[in-house]
Amino acid sequence: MERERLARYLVAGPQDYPRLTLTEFTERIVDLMQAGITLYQFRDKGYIYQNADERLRLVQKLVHWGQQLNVPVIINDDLNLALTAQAAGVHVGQDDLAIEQVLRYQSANFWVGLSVRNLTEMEAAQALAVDYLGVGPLMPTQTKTDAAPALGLAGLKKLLAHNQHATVGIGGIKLIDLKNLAQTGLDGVAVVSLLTQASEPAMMVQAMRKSWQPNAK
Ligand code: TZP
Ligand code: MG
Repeated sequence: MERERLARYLVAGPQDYPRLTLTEFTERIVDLMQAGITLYQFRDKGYIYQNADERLRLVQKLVHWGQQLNVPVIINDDLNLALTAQAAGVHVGQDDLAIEQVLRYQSANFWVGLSVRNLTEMEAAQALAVDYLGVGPLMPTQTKTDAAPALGLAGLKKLLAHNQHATVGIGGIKLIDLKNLAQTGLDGVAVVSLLTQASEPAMMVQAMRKSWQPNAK
């Protein structure tokens, strides 16, 4: 995967839009794809589907729109769902499926992302042929209930000094943080609430694009 893909990474599932139907949820994600996110992760936590088929059909729709709009769709945790829906890849955490297992399915058309939360995990990840690492949480977050302690900017820089992979920062990221984060060596930012709770989501995507200037002085 090209590192530029990670620039504006939306992570979201139906639970992030508790007042919307699945149809309305899909429309929101498609709007954000049109607005200029570069990658989308379907992260599904706790939503009650009528049956497994409803969930698969939802993901197939999102994958379809992602193909139309050039926004690859990555599935959080669920390798089978990612393969069945012909998604662009899968993202796993340290406590999910064993990464070595997941990497067996990796290809140029099926990317594998892994979360790292600390220096030990960052160092171990250097031996793995993952496509990218999600590093965080960078800041305290309300979105993930079982999140590890926040790294802060200094902690992030320490971890990146030990890294060769493409990386995306995640956790509590606000628009105002992007200017500094763009100077750390991260390839992009992954956000939930910044986009799912924005009053003008499409404008927020544009603001993210303008704020992300990697080599600016
Ligand atoms: N992994 C680490 S922090 C986090 C995830 C999924 C949640 C990020 O959400 P937000 O709203 O951008 O803080
Ligand atoms: Mg996970």
